[in-house]
Amino acid sequence: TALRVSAVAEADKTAAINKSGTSSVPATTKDIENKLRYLFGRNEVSTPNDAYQGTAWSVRERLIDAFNKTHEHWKKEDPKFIYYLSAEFLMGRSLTNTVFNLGLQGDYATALKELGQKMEQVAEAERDAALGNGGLGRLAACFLDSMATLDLPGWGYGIRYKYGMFKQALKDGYQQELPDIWLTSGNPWEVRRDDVRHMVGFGGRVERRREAGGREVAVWTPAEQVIAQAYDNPIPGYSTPTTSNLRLWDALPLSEFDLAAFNAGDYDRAMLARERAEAISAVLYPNDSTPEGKELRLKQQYFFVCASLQDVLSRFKATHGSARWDLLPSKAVFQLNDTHPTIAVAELMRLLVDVEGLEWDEAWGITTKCLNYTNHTVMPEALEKWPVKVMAKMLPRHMEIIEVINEGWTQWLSAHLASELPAPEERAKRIAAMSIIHENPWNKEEMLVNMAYLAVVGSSAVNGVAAIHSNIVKDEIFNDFYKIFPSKFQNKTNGVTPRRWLAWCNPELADLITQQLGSDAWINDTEQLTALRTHASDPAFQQRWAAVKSAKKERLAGLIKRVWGEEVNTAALFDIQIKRIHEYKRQYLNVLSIIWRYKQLKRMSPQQRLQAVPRVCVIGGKAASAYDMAKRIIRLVTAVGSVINADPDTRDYLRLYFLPDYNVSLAETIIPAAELSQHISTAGTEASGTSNMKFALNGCLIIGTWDGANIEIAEETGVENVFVFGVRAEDINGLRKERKNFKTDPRWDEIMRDIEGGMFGDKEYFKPLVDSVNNMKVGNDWFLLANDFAAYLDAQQQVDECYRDQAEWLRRSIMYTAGSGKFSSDRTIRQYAEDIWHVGPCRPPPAAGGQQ
Ligand code: B1H
Repeated sequence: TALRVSAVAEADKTAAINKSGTSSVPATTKDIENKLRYLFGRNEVSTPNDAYQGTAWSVRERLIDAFNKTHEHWKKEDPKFIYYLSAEFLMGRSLTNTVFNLGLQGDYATALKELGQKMEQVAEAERDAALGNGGLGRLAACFLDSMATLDLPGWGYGIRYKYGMFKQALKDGYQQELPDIWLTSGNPWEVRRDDVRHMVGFGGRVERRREAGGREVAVWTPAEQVIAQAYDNPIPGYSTPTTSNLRLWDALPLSEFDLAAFNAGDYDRAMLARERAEAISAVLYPNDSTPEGKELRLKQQYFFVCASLQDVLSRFKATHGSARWDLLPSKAVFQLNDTHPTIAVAELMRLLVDVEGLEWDEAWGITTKCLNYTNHTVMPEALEKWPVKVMAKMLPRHMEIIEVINEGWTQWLSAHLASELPAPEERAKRIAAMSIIHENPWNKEEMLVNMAYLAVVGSSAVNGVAAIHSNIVKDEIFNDFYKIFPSKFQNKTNGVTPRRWLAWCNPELADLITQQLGSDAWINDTEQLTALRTHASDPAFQQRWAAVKSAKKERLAGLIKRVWGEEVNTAALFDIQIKRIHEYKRQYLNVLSIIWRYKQLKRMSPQQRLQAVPRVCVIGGKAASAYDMAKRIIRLVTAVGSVINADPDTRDYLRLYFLPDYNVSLAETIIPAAELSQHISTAGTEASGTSNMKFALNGCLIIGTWDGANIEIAEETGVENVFVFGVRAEDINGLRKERKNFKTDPRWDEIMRDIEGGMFGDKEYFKPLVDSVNNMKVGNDWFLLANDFAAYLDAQQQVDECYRDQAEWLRRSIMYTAGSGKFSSDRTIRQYAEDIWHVGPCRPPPAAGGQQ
């Protein structure tokens, strides 16, 4: 079998020789040069960027071969297909992942060496595909990797945003947003399908017509139409010939421009329709967790859902004709990634009833069998609701359909609840609380469509993304629904792909694990990592483990040097918090503890300081552009950092750096270097978290609250190995009520006075931050920072003590990797496939003479 992870030097010797005993390297080298010559008109590979372009366009051909073979096979076999509908796919870079997943690293590493280039540097010339905000979008990307690796027939469907997640820069310590112009030098990882286009309409009116048979049909005449143009992004599985697909839609105008206007000399107007169409797929909304209630956002959602459903139905018709819609649920299953694609409930009904002529009830049976919904958040402000007015104007037929669905639903409810709630007022109250269409509680004039309720009513299965989260889904946010349909509700704890998040981003650790376990089979069977437990206390193994971590820390130190121009002590504890900036994630609490650490160090004598555990703290993450409080938190990090890092008394013991533009690629550098990572959300607020899993996989200890997947990680790793602190989810409501009477810790009071008093400058700018947690007349410390503050400092104390005992620290570090088996997205996807999708593997035959 092909050697996959082991050091490139090893691969050089073996994989570069093909089965006939001849080396394929000269051909690969030539191919890279040719790609550069004929696609870019450049005669020489002289920069890493040249090498990247030549390599990527060369690899693309191998990828497309695998893609075509897979799809030929799937077409022939006609298996049931999974369609993962998501407004976000946070893919990151593709080169390394493609080369490694296809087992081509030997060829390409050697060829590049011959061209005077290093694979690692070449890979860095690629721009991230940042078509997502954070965890939700990255989860979709990990799921695609696992679906292909498990040979599951399945595609992702989404939007080909011209501009992805904004680039973050710092200006004087404040966040600045810059456009993410990622497509300018072409994209070797996509194939434009000029033959795959669908029309998508908006607005207009709905009329009734009688058909010959007397059946009344609704005819929707949209006021505006755009074209959805397909782009396919092949997704290579690991260690299998399967290469699946992510199909993304680009919005194009019906005609290049309005000729009539052009002829009349009205040039501005001639371009208007084009701009309106292109705006739909122009930019990703940069809000992680709070949906944007803008019309354009609803347009984006409908745009990709409508194109994707038409696409699937047209393929279904091509194989099964248009008389057997009853077979659809045995051929297609759709997963709604949060409520963003929930308009699919109404769109599938519209396509089946209005376009294909099915009876309502039959269409409803098919629709609800085909759809499933994953909830990713319990934060009330994050649950999507669209004003009926907006929906009726943009999607008049869908609004009608939702009204009919809701009528049927509430009538059914009324009958169902008759015995449980015989009193009519009681029953009416419950029905109102479960109605898909309801009043806006803040504005009685306005009616809203509750997209989560539409998704629950329109789906077969509803799942949360970690055990605690799924319990909150059942017991709180959808409790009324759960009581009626208990078996509809499931848990599917998230996972991450061990390829990108260990094997490819940390090849040194991967090699060590492979050597220790005697095989690299753990890469697609992460449960095998448990065998590392028996070596956790072995001093020789610990030393090799520590050496890898040190090398990765050196690399991160190099990055800090490039960004901040400062050297850091690589013997210090590397303490990391990287994630979107949000009040509930409590980066602010982290900063408060850093301030306290600084003040303590300041008070010590130089002699005492020698006993302190030195720390390098790193915080990274983007704030949504309109999220004022999050932006202030970033400024607090940089302001505290500049004071601490410049203080000659303490700078040998404590540093704080904000690393700008946190993205997938930066995560791939930071995570392998981390020794302590922070996952400190208020209990009950972080649905799962997925970076916690990536850190654990790379042997990084966790300081965290009893929240999201932290709980399951602690169970797998051993709770005693995790620095757990803070209040529990079940106590939150009571504590919130009592917060104004809570006696804050004197250390907390001191720090609040310091920030207010201008110890870090920017007094005025930080005032709202202080007030939000400390002035009960203004804010209410909704995320209970004060309540958890003392426990957090204690936990940090325990971290220091543990770090002093390196043997114990390393033992724990190994236990984290050993306990990560459960958190492979392969496990998650297997569970979805078995419990929700009912789809099995369908592997194409191996490529002739090729790998695997
Ligand atoms: C998660 C989102 C999200 N939950 C709305 N919800 C968005 C909601 O643009 N929007 O409108 C964008 C994103 N993202 C995250 O999902 C959770 O916070 C994490 O805890 C979880 O790990 C992740 C994947 O399940």
